[in-house]
Amino acid sequence: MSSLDFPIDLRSDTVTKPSLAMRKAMAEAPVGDDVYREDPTVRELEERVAAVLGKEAALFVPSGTMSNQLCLRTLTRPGDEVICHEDAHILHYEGGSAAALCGLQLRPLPGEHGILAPEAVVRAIRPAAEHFARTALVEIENTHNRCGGTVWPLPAVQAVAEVARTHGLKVHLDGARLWNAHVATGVPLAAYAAAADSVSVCFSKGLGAPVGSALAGTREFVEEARRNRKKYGGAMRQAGIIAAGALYALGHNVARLAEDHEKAALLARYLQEVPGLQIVHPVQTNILIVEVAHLGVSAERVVETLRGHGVLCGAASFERVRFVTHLDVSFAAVRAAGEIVVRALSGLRADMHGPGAEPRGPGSP
Ligand code: TLP
Repeated sequence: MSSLDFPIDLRSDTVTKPSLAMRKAMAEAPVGDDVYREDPTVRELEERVAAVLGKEAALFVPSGTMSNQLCLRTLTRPGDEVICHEDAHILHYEGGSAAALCGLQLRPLPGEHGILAPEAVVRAIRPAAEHFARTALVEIENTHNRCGGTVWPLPAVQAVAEVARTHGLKVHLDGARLWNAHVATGVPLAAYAAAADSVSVCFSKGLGAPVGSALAGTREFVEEARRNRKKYGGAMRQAGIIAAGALYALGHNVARLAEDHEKAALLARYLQEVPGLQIVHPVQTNILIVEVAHLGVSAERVVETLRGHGVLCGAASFERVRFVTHLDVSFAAVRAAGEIVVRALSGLRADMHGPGAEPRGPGSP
C-alpha cells in the first residue's frame, strides 16, 4: 500500500483543509467592507447561492449553526413552537440556542431515517387556544446528519411542506449537506429549496471550504435575517476572503461529492464484516452510523480503541458511532481504515466481557 497519513480522520466532513488552489482563490479575492455591502466577493457568493437555490436572496454567515438560528429567529416569535425530528441538529448540536437565542420550544417527533411523516406533523400542531405554544414552523434536515446522511425524497419534502402551508406554518430546511442530497439523487437544489421558506447551506462540510454557510429566502426575509445577524454579532467586514473559499468550493467540489458517497459505501462493506456491528441507516451519502451495543462496549470505548489504531471517528450516542467520508480522505485511506476497524472491533468483541465493557457516557459528535 502507498504511504498513508495517519490518523485517518473520519470524525466529520468538517475536518478538511483548504487546498492550495482554494487558498490562492482566497488570497486573490477582491474584498470590501461587507457591513457597507461593499464586498464584491461576498455579493457574488450570495447571488450565486440565491440562484442555485431558486430564491430571491441569500446571506453569507459564519456557521451552519448561526444560519439555522437566524432562520428560526427571523421566521418565529419567542414562545413559538418548532416541530422537528427527534434527531435534528438544531435539537442536539446547537448549544440550546433555539431556546436561548430565539425563545423557542422544540417539539421533536420520531420519523424513519430522519424523515417526518406529514400525518405526524399534523397531529403535533397545537390548537389555537391560549394555553398552548403557537406552532409556527416545521424544520427538516436534508441530508439527515444523525440519521446517517439519509436523503429526504423530494415527495416527502413536498408532502410535509404542503401540510405546513395548509396550517399556516413556515418551513425551514437545514441543508448543511443539501449538496450531498442533490448529488445522490440528481434532484435540483432548487426543487428541494422550493418547498421551504428558508434554506441554510454550508460550505465548510463536504465542499471543503474553511468557513461559512449561507441562508436563502425572499428578499424581505433575508433583509430581516441580515439585521438579526448583526444582533448576533455575525456581520463581517472583508469577508470576501472566506467567501472566495466558498465560491471555489461551489465551482469545484459539488459533483465530486459522489466520490465521498462511494467511499462511505466502501467503508460500509468492511463494517458489515464485524459480527455484532449494525449499520443503523441505509448508507446513501457520506455518513455512516453503526450501533455497537451488541459488541458489549460503549461507543466511547469503540472510539478510543480505534483512535489507538489510527482511525478517528465520533460517538453519536452511548451506543452509536459515526464515520464520515470527505475530500481529504482517499479511497486507499478508507480501505485501510476499513481493515483496521474490522480487525480492532473483532478483537474488542472477543474481549466483550472484559473490565472496560461499562458505557462511560455519550461523547461529542
Ligand atoms: N454538524 C457537525 C456537528 O455539529 C455535529 C458535524 O460534524 O456534522 N446542520 C447540520 C445538519 C450539521 O451537520 C451541522 C454541523 C450544522 C448544521 C452546523 O454547522 P456549523 O458546525 O458550521 O455550525
